Amino acid sequence: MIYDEEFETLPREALEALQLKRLQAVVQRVYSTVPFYKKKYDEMKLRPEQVRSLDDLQRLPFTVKDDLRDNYPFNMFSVPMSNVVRIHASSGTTGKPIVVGYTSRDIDLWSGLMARTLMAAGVTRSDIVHNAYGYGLFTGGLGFHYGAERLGASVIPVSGGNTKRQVMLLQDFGPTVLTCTPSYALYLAEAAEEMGIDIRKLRLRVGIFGAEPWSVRMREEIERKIGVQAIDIFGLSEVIGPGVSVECIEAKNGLHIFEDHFLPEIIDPDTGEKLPWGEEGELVFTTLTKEAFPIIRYRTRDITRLFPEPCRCGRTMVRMGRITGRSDDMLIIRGVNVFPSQIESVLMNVKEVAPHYLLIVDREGQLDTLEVQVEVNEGAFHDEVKVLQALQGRIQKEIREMLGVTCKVKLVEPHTIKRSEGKAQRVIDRRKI
Ligand code: DLL
Repeated sequence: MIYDEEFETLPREALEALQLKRLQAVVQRVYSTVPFYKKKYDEMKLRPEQVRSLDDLQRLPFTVKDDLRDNYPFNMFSVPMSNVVRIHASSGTTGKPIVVGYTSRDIDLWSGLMARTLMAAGVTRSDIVHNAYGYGLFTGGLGFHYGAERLGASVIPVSGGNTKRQVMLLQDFGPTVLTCTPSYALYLAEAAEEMGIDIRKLRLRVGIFGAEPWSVRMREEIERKIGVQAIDIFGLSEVIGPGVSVECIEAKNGLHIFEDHFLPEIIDPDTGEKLPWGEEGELVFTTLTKEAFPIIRYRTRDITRLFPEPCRCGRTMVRMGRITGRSDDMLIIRGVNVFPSQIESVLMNVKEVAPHYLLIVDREGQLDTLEVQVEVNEGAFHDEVKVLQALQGRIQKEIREMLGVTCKVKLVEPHTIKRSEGKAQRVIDRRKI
């Protein structure tokens, strides 16, 4: 089922005409209301009127995270504070957060996009949604909340944390939809198991997971452990929050981008050149309709590709592949580029280990070291030392063969790697470079 049939199935030509009209309006608006853009465009002798085609977007400069930091907290807003009804901010482990704002029309738009998202994942008004994304400055909780209400589903605003109580609510309220980060979904499954509850026997049938990278193997693991169809959702605060793109339940192959509101590009992260559809590179977004916090050519640092092939669900919106990494979380270990998600994929193929792991990067003398800590399963834990040593060696060999990097593997006891209630922190980089 399609929530916004007219827009979600627009033929490309009509979609592009709509995008161009909206692009011209937003460029005009940021130029006249946000000093940051005016200054930049003036310096480059660019006038908003020069955007005559979608290709002309490439003449405009990128916006990067540092630009948002420099304009902390509200200087990127395009409307007076009296028109802003909501503020959110991105998590971020260091320094000041990135702050975004919404007018009431933005909230209305976002709710509609989240209703689209939920329906694409197969959710209807008869569903009960257990929403364990964090409520607060993070966009996940409230984004899903408003979308579920807009759709007419029943939403349980449980937020993150208090995991045992969440398991009790899953049992007692019988929600049919689970929304949280993929790592938290696994944590919930584990907590249920410890409480002697078979989570697969509960009423959950769909899970909508995102906000952090996860692999196809992890999807299989979640589907098997929880007994749900696991759907990937992508979004970022700077663009709107969740509700930028989502997989459809019919194909579960690529995330449809809501292109009538967000214009995607893929660029070469080194040169900034726009790449043709199909090629992998860094995802860049321009918001077409947002009022309080419009953004032009924002470099997300997320690596993926776009594919326009028609989808069997009927949506015409281009699909993006899973995020395979970030152009900035990429680890370079002794000269080898390593994405944590690649190591995850290797680990997921080893049946004796659980999907809980931590990568510790350090430096001994001039040499980078990588230690992969991973939990062994209950079953394998009781094996003889010799067997465990062999397992360690096997994982090490597998990682070396797949990624070309030598690492140390440390098997740890079940349940010893710190669980996260939101985004999992999977890398500790101790190098001071
Ligand atoms: O994580 C918004 C969100 C909430 C998305 C709930 C999905 C569900 P930020 O905190 O600003 O916003 O973080 C955005 O998280 O640039 C990606 O690097 C990463 N990310 C988000 N979704 C996915 C995903 C929210 N499905 C950053 N796969 C983005 C991989 C993801 N990475």
